[in-house]
Amino acid sequence: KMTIKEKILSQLLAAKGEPVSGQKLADELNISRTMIWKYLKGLEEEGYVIEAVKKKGYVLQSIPDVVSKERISPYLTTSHLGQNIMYYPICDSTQNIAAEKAREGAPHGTLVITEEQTAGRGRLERSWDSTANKGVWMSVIIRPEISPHLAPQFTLVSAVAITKAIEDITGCVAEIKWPNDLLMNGKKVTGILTELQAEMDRVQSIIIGIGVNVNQEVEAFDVSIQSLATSLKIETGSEVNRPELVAKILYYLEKYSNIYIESGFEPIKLLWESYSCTIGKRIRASLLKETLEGVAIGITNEGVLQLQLDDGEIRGIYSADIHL
Ligand code: BT5
Repeated sequence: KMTIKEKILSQLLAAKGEPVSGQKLADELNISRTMIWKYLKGLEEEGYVIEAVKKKGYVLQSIPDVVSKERISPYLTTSHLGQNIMYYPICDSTQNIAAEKAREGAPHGTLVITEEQTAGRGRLERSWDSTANKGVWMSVIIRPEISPHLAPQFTLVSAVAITKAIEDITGCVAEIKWPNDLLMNGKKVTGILTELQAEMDRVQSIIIGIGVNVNQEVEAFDVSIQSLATSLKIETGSEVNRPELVAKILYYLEKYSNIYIESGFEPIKLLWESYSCTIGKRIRASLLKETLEGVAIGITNEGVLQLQLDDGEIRGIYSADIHL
């Protein structure tokens, strides 16, 4: 359901720089012209530049570069994911907010999204560099009716979904590095953090945290990661429309989550393998207590990485940092 503000905005956007009559808007939305004017003022306060052309109407001159609900909604094609959007110009971590909202009962598909994180995090309490207005820093709350042991695969489902979205929007194909990284030219462009709220035998919610470096230049990254990280802009040479990318990610995330829940991991695994840069390679895996070396021969239907050690033994790895 679109709000009045969103309806006005979508009309202005659809007019593509031509004036939209205030009277026509008022008639269609069944509100007074004074109300239309108030909504337009509200949009201007959010950074939209709207020009009033005498006797003709309103022209949208420019759009703020933000990932607000108003900017994302027009691109949405999902039935659940992103239908409830909670937007924060700044926050500590969208994972923390989403966890709190999930506990308070936020519906399936709720999207928590921000411009800037002051305490963005990766796995094992590592920090996630989240420059203002340049990335996609978001968390999606999903509530599938599945057993908790099936939750970790959502990291892999998400990796496929984000890769597809990036490919649609930029034409460039990222590689998936097990378990939670997307790389372009060997550098990290995306990280995924999947967290779980569950009872022994039932998932309450899965919170999928997604960080995509979008419009940063190299200098925007902390010096410590400048040689490891990259952005879509650095790789493709052009700015990416963040709201459109967010909507595409949600579209594929909904699509592949549904496939996973209905048909199991097999179909996702095939896609995942086609994008993987890990399988078939000699790798080093740093686990919490040991480091193993060998050839990554595949992933199981549980998303577990199969590592063949030099003595032939095959070890299943549930979580690790992989060095190629
Ligand atoms: C991850 O952890 O890759 C998961 C990152 C998830 C971030 C999203 S943003 C929205 C949501 N809210 C949050 O607070 N988090 C999620 P991990 O595999 O542990 O990788 C972390 C490592 O990646 C760091 O130790 C750095 O070396 C590197 N790194 C940090 N920031 C980066 C960035 N912006 N781009 C590329 N690499 C980065």
